[in-house]
Amino acid sequence: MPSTHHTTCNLCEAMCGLSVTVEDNKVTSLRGDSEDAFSAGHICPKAFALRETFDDPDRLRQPMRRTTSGFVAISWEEAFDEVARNLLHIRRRDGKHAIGLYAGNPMVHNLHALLGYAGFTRALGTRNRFDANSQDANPRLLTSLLLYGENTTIPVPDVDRTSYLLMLGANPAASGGSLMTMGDVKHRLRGITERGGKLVLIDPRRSETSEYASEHHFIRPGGDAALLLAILHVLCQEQKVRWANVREVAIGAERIESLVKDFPPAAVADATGIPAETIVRIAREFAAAPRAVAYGRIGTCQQEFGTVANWLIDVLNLFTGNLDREGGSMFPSPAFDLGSVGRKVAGTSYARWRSRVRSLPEVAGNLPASALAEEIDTAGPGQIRALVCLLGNPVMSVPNSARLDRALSSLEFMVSLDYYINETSRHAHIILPGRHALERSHYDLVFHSLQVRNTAKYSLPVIQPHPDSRTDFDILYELSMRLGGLRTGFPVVDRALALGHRIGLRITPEHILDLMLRTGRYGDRFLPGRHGLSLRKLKEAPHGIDLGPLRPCLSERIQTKDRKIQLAPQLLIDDVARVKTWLQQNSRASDRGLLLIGRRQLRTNNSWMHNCPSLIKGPDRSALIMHSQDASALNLQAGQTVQVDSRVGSITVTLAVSDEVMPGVVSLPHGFGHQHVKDTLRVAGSLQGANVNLITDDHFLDPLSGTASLNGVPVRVRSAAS
Ligand SMILES: Nc1nc2c(c(=O)[nH]1)N[C@H]1C(S)=C(S)[C@@H](COP(=O)(O)OP(=O)(O)OC[C@H]3O[C@@H](n4cnc5c(=O)[nH]c(N)nc54)[C@H](O)[C@@H]3O)O[C@H]1N2
Ligand SMILES: Nc1nc2c(c(=O)[nH]1)N[C@H]1C(S)=C(S)[C@@H](COP(=O)(O)OP(=O)(O)OC[C@H]3O[C@@H](n4cnc5c(=O)[nH]c(N)nc54)[C@H](O)[C@@H]3O)O[C@H]1N2
Ligand code: SF4
Ligand SMILES: [Mo]
Repeated sequence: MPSTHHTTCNLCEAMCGLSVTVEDNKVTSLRGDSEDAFSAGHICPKAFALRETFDDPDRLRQPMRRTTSGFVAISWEEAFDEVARNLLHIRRRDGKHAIGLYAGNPMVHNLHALLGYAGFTRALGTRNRFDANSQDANPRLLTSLLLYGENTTIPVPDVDRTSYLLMLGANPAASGGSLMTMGDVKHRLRGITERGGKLVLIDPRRSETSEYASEHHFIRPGGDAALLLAILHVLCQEQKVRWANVREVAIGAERIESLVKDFPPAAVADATGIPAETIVRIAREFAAAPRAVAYGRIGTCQQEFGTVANWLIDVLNLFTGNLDREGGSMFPSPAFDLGSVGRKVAGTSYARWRSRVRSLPEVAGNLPASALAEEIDTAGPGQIRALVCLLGNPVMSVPNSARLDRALSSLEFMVSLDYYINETSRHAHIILPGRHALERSHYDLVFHSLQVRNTAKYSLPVIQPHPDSRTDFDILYELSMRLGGLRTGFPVVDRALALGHRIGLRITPEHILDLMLRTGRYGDRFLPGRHGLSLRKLKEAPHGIDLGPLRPCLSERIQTKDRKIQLAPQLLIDDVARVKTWLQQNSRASDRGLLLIGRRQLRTNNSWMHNCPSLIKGPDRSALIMHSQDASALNLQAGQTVQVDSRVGSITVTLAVSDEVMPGVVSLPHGFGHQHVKDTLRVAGSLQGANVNLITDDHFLDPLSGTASLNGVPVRVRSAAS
């Protein structure tokens, strides 16, 4: 008998509700859940990857050991023993920091991995922790920490009620929306202009999102901080700042007023590529709009001024009275308080330790992944000798990946939690494949905290898991126990864990989730008869529960000592000097070479999912896009093979010519180039394209947050034949 299950797609941040029909424990159909409390039936083509990855014969179902004749399947017990024995040996010999840890992007989409991670990091005790945030959101996390006292206090644009959205460096029409979980993206974006509002897009590429924008402006990669300083200059000069409102909630605003004096629009126009009169107009329109919001994403993070740009976005929202206000930039009120977990796992300060070789600061408990290779291949005390790689493929996703590839092959021991043998896990001695998303329960700890409308949803597994399978939580729990015990930092949970372990009762993610929901802001607080949230309540609502539109809540969320926004941290003020230097260096058009930017596409997802036949079909998506002016200046033609060189390496790709990119800018997607693993990723391995991170630069960073500047990389392009 077929049965229908309701769950949430966990492949991107959009949290689309799914209705999945299952017969004989096999998915027979998968579609959008029109009754979902948040996404109302919308899905994208990637949703089908859930089914395809589940059925994929290349996906691992058992632990694997690397031998001289390839990978062989082993039992879970053997695998756990071998991992623990090796890690304990290296830790005893070289100390706890000799074990490195990389936590990849799918961690934040996986309830089980995330809840297991909190305890596992404590059990390992290493400071050599790295994560995907240093290629992604650290400028945003650091800004939130400095301004509001907590990394996870992240404002999102209230897209449903705004009348003016200034969007910098984001492409939600392809990405599904990021640090802005919005579901049904296109409908919501279209809504802005349909109700008479404006969407202004700032991007060096006329992206898929430009279709929904009222206007699009090219910007020279890295130019956002300068642009924002000029917009603020206009607001200050034309007395459009809501000072009374600003002073009530923030300290340090006057320092910004004096800082922006040096950035009149005319001084940034040439370098950013945006005319002064356009900057003045945007500033005036933003200030005059009944409800306006500035929002920036990857384009404002993976760049050399990431933290300054993210800070100035918040300043702009606050100065115009739009921070923590309906239709502006708002803080979600999630049912599970991620901040309380974040405080334990990530801490509440910054640069508590630095990397050994380059002295780069930790952010939210993690060092920049750009430093991972050098921490492995540079000999000396504190060198990483073993690596635990959790749900990540850093060989494909970290800059200067050839160096990392070599470094991984030199490790004494490596274990990957992954269900594919890919560019990274092929170096592992042991691979531990957790249960697939369809075989595990789901609650979006992270993305319910970044929603443009508050909801909560829990889903049971869709497919009955094989009895000999383990969730990523089970795996991390088991390893934590063998490495010295599980401690989450929450006394109640730790006591329960210890007691449970003694009497043979295992604490599950569901226990933790229930506890956090019941003690959270909508929780029943364990009081009988109270109508609050609990896991049971969520189980009774398989389409999720709507908790209403965003509401002002900054006073509740802010964690600074004086409960005021610290608007002008010295660190950020000082970093503006670099923006001035950048303006000087970029003000003359003749001095500029080509700058490389990335390109996300609807049918690809980071380094994986290229093994799904339905996603890779159609035209090649791996080409380098160049503006026609640059192509003719370089005497290059569309379709020819070109060599792209940077400071760190060279790749060969196909050229596409299109005026969708700004002159002087070229664009390549990441996650391509699977030729090395064509035997274990048989569909992906047949694709053309090269790994762009062979030419991105591990020394090109936003120095404050250590975030890789994967956009704006200087490159040269020439015919591959020459
Ligand atoms: N040039 C360039 N590089 C980039 C970017 C860019 O824009 N340009 N973007 C960066 C960004 S924003 C990010 S977040 C990183 C992402 O880069 P990574 O952190 O490396 O993450 P993914 O590429 O998504 O790799 C995910 C891995 O997890 C495995 N996996 C997926 N789901 C599960 C699961 O549920 N359980 C287990 N056990 N394994 C799972 C997959 O098989 C895959 O190997 O890439 C960054 N790299
Ligand atoms: N289909 C799909 N969806 C995804 C992913 C995926 O790989 N595929 N990845 C997921 C992940 S890990 C993330 S982090 C999110 C990212 O979500 P988004 O940030 O919405 O997605 P991107 O396409 O990376 O958008 C970044 C935009 O910034 C532009 N840009 C580059 N440099 C600059 C600059 O200096 N200034 C400005 N203003 N713009 C610039 C790029 O041209 C690009 O259009 O997407 C998630 N969703
Ligand atoms: S938009 Fe994201 S969450 Fe929705 S179906 Fe596509 S991949 Fe899944
Ligand atoms: Mo990301």
